[in-house]
Amino acid sequence: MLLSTEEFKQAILDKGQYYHIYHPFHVMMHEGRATQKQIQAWVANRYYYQINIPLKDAAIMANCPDQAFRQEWIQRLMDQDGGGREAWLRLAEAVGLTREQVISEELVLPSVRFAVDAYVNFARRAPWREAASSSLTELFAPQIHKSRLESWPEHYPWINTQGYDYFRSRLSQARRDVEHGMSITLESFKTEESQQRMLEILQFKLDILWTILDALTLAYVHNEAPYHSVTDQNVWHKGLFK
Ligand code: AHQ
Repeated sequence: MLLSTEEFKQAILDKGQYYHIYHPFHVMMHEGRATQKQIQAWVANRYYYQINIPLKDAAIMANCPDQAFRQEWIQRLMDQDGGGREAWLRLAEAVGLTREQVISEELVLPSVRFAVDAYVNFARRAPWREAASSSLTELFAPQIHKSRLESWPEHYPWINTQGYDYFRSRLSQARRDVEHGMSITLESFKTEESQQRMLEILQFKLDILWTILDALTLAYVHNEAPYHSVTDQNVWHKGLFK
């Protein structure tokens, strides 16, 4: 049924229960059980997500005729494409990766690439208001950045604390971004159908974040990276299916 503005806002906030802060890979990192290799893999794969956020935001702007919205939304591009990317590369060096390794994307898993590309391609073809509202998973992001800033220095003393600039910067930027994102969302969806569609889109975005950690889990917790069955046992040379 049609939700009031307050009920719609609450329905959006209730989606927080599916946020990737509850994913076992994130809990493992938060509780100090991650190895350096697992942390490095997370940083190198999340780099692909970070460098695609500006493309996603530019796609939304390219679809949007509302000059006032664009003036506000462009701030995200400025944050991410400039300082954000650099801060993420500082995080990469802080966890023991090289800039070149991360920029090369050699460590990016296929499933991570598919999930991130799905987000950018969605933003390119969706109505700009729907694409803008998909950023609202960031309602829950300050909490996740705070959790890293609180737990990582204690659990991972080998990480240079300069690497945490990115998380610090997002604490305020994310709050500002979701203010704008939430106001656009609450004013844009006034029918039962469009409200339900927006909640489905938010779930799609939560699925993207969850899937990224699923891929990292398979490869770096279960050690079943793509093609491990081929590279490990050389089945090709044994003529298994010949
Ligand atoms: O660092 C993150 C970021 O810049 C963004 C942009 C926003 C969007 O437009 O979809 N989402 C997002 C997120 C960032 N960090 C993630 C994390 O776990 O560190 C969370 C992610 C999000 O909640 O969507």
